[in-house]
Amino acid sequence: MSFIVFNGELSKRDTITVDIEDRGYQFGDGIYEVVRVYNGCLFTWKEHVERLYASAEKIRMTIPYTMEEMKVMMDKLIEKNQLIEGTIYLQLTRGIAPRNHAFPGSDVQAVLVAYTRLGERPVKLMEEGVDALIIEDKRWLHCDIKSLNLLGNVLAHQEALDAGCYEAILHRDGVITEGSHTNVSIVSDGTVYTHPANNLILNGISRRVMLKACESQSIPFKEEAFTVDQLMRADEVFITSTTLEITPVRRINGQPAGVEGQYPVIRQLQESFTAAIETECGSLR
Ligand code: DCS
Repeated sequence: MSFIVFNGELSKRDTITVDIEDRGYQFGDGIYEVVRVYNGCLFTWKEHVERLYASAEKIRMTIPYTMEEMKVMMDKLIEKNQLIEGTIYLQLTRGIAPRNHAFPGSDVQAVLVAYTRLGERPVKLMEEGVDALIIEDKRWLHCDIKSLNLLGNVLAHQEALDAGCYEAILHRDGVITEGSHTNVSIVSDGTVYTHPANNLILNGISRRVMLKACESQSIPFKEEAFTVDQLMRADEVFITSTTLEITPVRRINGQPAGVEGQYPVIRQLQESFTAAIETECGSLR
């Protein structure tokens, strides 16, 4: 894993340093993606790269590469690091310039960094589920942007960890938005509910794979917000993300979420998720 992509070039990780005047470092002024690699293949790459360019546009940043160039770089990185199963983290910052809130001039280019990380599917978590804590969503109103500014998410996640939980489930005025680093869905009377993809959540790629699975399995679904009360009364609760795929929530605030260990709809969705991976990236054995 010793190679990284730095400004369009493959470089040895230990030869690269971050400039103290990089706007990502000083302002969190940048965007990122985490993409899952199965069998050396970038799963749902198109969706991730399109979301990256959409995030760039929303923060008025120009990415100095085409989507095709980006794919070539990431494939080279995977090959060079011989990554079979894991993730690619990639980020772009608005560039290096003397500290000033104003955007730098057009001569300053965005800085691209990408690296790989080994990681297997979290089979045990996906099987047994995780515990969650409900916390007030105190983040800004552009959660649709995959911004490097993650302080609100970091604080919420740590609060959940300190309470012995795995994830924070966030609410605004009693309405569930998403997790600190996942999307949240419930199953109630056979219907899957998940927050609509607006400015209050990140439109997760795994969330979209899950919704497609609902469609193909004829499981009714509604992109409709649900309340804390509905969450606590749901038959099944689950979170989705690039690294966690579809993972059941076992307990919320110490109370069982649905019936512990009984996840019939979740199991169906997990099977479809695996099938989607295999269609795109080949057999997972
Ligand atoms: N919501 C938030 C706030 C997230 O940070 C993420 C992903 C998601 C939802 C789920 O989106 P994906 O399905 O597209 O992954 N968080 C990434 C992260 O920071 N690490 O791993 C995934």
